[in-house]
Amino acid sequence: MPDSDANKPIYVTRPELPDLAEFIPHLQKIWDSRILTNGGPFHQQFEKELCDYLGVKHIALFANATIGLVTALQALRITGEVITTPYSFVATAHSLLWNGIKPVFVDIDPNTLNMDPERIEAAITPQTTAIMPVHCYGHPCNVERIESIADTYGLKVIYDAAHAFGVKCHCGSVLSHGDLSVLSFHATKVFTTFEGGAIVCPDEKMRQRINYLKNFGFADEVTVVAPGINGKMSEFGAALGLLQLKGIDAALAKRAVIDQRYRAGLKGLKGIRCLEAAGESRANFAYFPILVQPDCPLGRDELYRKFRERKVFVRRYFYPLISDFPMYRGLPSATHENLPVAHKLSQQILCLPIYPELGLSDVDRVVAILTDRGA
Ligand code: T4K
Repeated sequence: MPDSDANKPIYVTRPELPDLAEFIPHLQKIWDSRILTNGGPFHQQFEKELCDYLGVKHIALFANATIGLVTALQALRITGEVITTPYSFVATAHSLLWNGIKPVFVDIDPNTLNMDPERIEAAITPQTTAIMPVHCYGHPCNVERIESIADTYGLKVIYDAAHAFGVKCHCGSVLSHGDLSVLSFHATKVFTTFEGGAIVCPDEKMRQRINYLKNFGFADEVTVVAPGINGKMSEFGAALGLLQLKGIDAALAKRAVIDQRYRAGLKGLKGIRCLEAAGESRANFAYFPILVQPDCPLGRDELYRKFRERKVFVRRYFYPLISDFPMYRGLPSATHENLPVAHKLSQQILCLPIYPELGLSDVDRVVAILTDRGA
């Protein structure tokens, strides 16, 4: 028997997809041409249309953001130590370890939950070569302050922009900042190509180098210029991406309505803090994070369990901190004393469901679980 509306599971996210009927002609073309990958026609067209949509000049598509991050570090020849945030998905720091780079964690800003730029300078050593901040939940980092520190100390900046599709700050796309920005098009992201990702680069020369690196280092049939990897997006992902571009504005608008509904429902609720925007002129509402404060009658994990009992599958993005995982916790920068804000907030965070198809009655059901705390 199907679940009644009041009892159906609600997940933290669901991918937005076009009608299958729209995808079939694209599949037919792939079947007819037998071009499945290696920079085929859908790949080329998607790269171009994506640049136009995002308002950036140069993009290299990837199989996923993690390979994109690993490749971005290779492209800029980053070595030694990189300053980063402990408050992210583990792929951020893993991309450093895969390059033999030592992550140096700095604490986060309590308002944005992004890396606190005022902590960066104290973490710089002679081995530091770059900064890897994350636009967490799609909220822009303090890009000017980070750029000024990077310029002063001669450091590169690679933004993990996995959450920041379509986000704009005062000066246009947030993806135009830093040396490189890496997007994710995973199924759980606001814009999906099944799996997928992209590097936004400043010029064609860098894009060329990245394209070599994502194709085993091949510059032509007989020339290998670097120990590259296979990071290519397939024609299937690119074809879906092209269709997704048609629906993305409508999808973001639906997310905005859900965001407003949550804020109205949770306004003034004791013990629940909603995260505010961080200076974006265009937000993407990728997540709806709340912080469960000490004066909330139920603790964060009690609420998490209560939600699950009611089939609402909220998530604790990002708990545990990256710096608490076994491969990081021995680092000198991983101590709780060095990361008090990140440590505290990772124990308060809950991400509520948000995705375009989520009905407002479902949003109200989620809010009711929070307001009816004794139940
Ligand atoms: N940097 C940052 C800051 C990131 O957040 C991420 C990824 C990356 C880098 C790396 O990007 P990629 O290499 O993945 O492109 C998810 C995602 O797997 C991960 O991509 C994402 N961040 C992270 C924040 O969340 P899980 O383990 O929470 O996903 P999962 O499978 O539990 O899915 C959550 C919910 O989404 C499910 O309960 C239902 C729904 N869902 C999920 C999938 C996979 C669907 O409806 N359909 C689906 O196909 O990690």
